[in-house]
Amino acid sequence: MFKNKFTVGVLGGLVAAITVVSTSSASGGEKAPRKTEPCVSPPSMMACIPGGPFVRGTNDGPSDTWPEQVVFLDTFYMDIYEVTYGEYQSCAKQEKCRKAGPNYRDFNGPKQPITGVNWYDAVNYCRVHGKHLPTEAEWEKAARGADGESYPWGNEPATCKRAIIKDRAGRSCGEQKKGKHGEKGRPFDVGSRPAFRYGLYDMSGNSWEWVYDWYSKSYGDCGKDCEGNAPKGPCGGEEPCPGHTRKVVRGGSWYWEGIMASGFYRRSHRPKNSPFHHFGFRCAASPDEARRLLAQ
Ligand SMILES: [Ca+2]
Repeated sequence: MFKNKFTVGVLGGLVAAITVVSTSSASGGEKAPRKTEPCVSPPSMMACIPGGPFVRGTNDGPSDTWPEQVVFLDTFYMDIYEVTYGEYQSCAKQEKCRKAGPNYRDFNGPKQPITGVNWYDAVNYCRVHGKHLPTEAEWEKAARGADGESYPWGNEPATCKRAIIKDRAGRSCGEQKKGKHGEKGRPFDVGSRPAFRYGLYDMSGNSWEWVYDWYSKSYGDCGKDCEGNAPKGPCGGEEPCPGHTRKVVRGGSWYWEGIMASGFYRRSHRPKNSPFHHFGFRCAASPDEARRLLAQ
């Protein structure tokens, strides 16, 4: 299922070299490849993801990840951790965020990821904090790097040493949820596994993470909205978007097998989170947003 690191690296490099030329004719975004801003010291608890071309999608994954393409992003910044329950509730207490959260008591530790928020809650939380909900391309670049590796650590499969997932011991690496239905497992405190690419924690597993884009059945089906410079998916993510009713969540979770915790796997759900799922999120910042945060 997975390509070896060497093949992906070489292919990624070749495709990247070609892409600078091909993006100049892409009509999705700007006409010429953008100059990327250098990484500067990031806002608190964020990491810099350097801009440039990267390999998005894979021809070896589920059909909604097809085709593998090179797209381009400017430099941006990504939260090191998933937004926590404590952080979200603090926002709700200040009445800047809607009250929302998990349905289970064992999910409400201050350092556990916030779960049970809908897409609008996630967008609003990031906005309130001077950031934005990452686009699907931003999220994927942060997880896979420039050469399209499958996971934040490379191409080795996910294990419970690297990510909070379901393994042979059970959901959440065999940790039972308190109360009824312990076998359903629960999210761990954020950062319970090592940081990997760009110093980010839990990009693979723990809680699913909402991203900005509308879901389409493949990148090919999405077409120009998913190509070129800084793609934001169908309708640029704006609502309404005829023919599109579902947003994307990324990164797998404590509940599911490791393959869903890869950097390319896509899942979709209605933005109102109906029916209710325990999805979380993290935020990203553009260079302008980062400058404003640093000036505060
Ligand atoms: Ca996660």
